[in-house]
Amino acid sequence: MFPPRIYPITDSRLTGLSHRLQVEALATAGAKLVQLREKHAAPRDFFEDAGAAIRIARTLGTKIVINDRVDLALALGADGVHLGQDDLPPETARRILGSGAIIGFSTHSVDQAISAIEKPIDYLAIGPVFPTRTKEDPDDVVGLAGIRAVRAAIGDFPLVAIGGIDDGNITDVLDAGADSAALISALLVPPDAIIENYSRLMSRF
Ligand code: TZP
Ligand code: MG
Repeated sequence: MFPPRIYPITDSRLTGLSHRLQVEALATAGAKLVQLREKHAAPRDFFEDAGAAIRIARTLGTKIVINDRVDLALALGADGVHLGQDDLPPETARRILGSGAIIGFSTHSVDQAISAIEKPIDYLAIGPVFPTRTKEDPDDVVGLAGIRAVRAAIGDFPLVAIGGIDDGNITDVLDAGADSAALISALLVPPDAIIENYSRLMSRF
């Protein structure tokens, strides 16, 4: 199903692992869609690491979406891009990447979500649902009530929830109306437990 119930996002600073190694673990465990999120590395370094991640992902049947960077997604032949409110507009990304690309778009309120479903995107994300330490300078938390309100406003548009989601609250997140939960720390920490974490969560849904 799209988007998958569990949507892993990589973080090299948190894990100390290359994006390639994180993708290898997640894809081996069965992840069908992984987003590469890199906020610190030099573009050249990320480009090389992401290229290696995409090559291994292809062999394992996993799709790769690049956070923020339409240029890198195009250059790498990635499966798509995930955009924030301040990144290139989805319309522009669609023109650049074409009709087959996956385009995701972050929103932080009902108003943003309502406007998002008019755009050429494949899913929208709402968050942070709960407090998170993974994102610098996060927007205000929207809570489970925020997921419910967005779901009511967007009909059956594909909805990903993000921010502070873990084993203990993921059922509530999905019950509130999210199709998918995007997770960083709950999947990647500790880094030697990525396969175990993904498998445990996946077995529940
Ligand atoms: N956008 C909203 S919250 C967040 C992003 C990228 C970080 C989610 O990380 P975690 O560790 O799953 O809370
Ligand atoms: Mg962004």
